[in-house]
Amino acid sequence: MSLKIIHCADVHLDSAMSGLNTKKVNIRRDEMKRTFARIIELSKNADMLIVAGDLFDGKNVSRSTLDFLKGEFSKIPETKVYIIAGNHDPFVADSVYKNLNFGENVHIFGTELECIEMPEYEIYGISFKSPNDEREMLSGFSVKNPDKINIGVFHANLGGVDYNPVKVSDIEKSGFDYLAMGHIHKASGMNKAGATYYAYCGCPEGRGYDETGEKGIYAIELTKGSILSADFVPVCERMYFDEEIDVTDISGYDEIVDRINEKYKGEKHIYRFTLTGKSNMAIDTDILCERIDGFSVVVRDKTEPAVDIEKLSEEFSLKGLFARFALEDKENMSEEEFNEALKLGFYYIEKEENNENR
Ligand SMILES: [Mn+2]
Repeated sequence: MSLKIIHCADVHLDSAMSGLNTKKVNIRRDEMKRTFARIIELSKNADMLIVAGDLFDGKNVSRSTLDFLKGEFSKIPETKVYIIAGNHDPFVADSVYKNLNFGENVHIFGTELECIEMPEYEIYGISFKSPNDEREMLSGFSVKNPDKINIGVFHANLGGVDYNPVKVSDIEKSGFDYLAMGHIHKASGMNKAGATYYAYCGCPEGRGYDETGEKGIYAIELTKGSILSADFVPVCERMYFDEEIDVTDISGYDEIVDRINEKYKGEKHIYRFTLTGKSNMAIDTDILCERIDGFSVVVRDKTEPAVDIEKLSEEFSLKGLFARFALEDKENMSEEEFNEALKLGFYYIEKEENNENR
């Protein structure tokens, strides 16, 4: 026989979301729910849905989110749902997990390692008991019945020193056929230590510029000792992009917008574009933001002035004088402020020179 597993983690429902205004935060929260509903849909034909920690972003969970979850879990009565609490939603005294009844098919693991024995498999899980639970929960562990299919569910920091540190050697000795992990928000691909397959599936929706690209879950089919299939299934509604755009050869807004639109026109993702390279344009990033498509667009100007400032400071000219003053004051500024000051200064000097020449 084979087991079909949907492995998700780090959903972070009701998340605060960084870098978005209130209206967009609310839209994103609804999108996260729709994404979770897609995970439920994918779980309809699976034996189990695993949620490997951080289902919630924090302990303040809205009533509507709890009702939503209850409704979703009731749509898959034939699928077992196994949940552990992670560092963001630890199983503390006033945790929402304490008083929840999500339904017959849903099991929430407590703060001591627990084994659920089913006819076809055995599954082990353990919840965080505090936000930074430093117990090494897998250390020295091995399964009771190695002949059965054994699944582990851990929110853990592989190779780390905090947040339930786990070593590859612990995984190797565990006897699990599959270890479903949560905590790292990037999919790891399928790994193997000894006879144990293990993976982080990452988060199903990005929540910041450090969580870019496609996000999803793993759909796994396994038998005792081998994995028949392990597919990463993208489920995210929107993606974060954090891109650098070199504007060295660019002389106007149209060209910058065109260069960005080449790749992203009409897309409704969440973008942060950082302009790099050398440019003497005094760039108003607000103008660019308005002209670029997207759910949310941020543009940062990190270009450097296209001049040799040291050389210029030796010149007998208004620009040369300005460059000397700027260099004298350089240590009182950040690199960014210095570049900004130079570009603005040159911009106004040029404007003045053009007026004189007219
Ligand atoms: Mn997380």
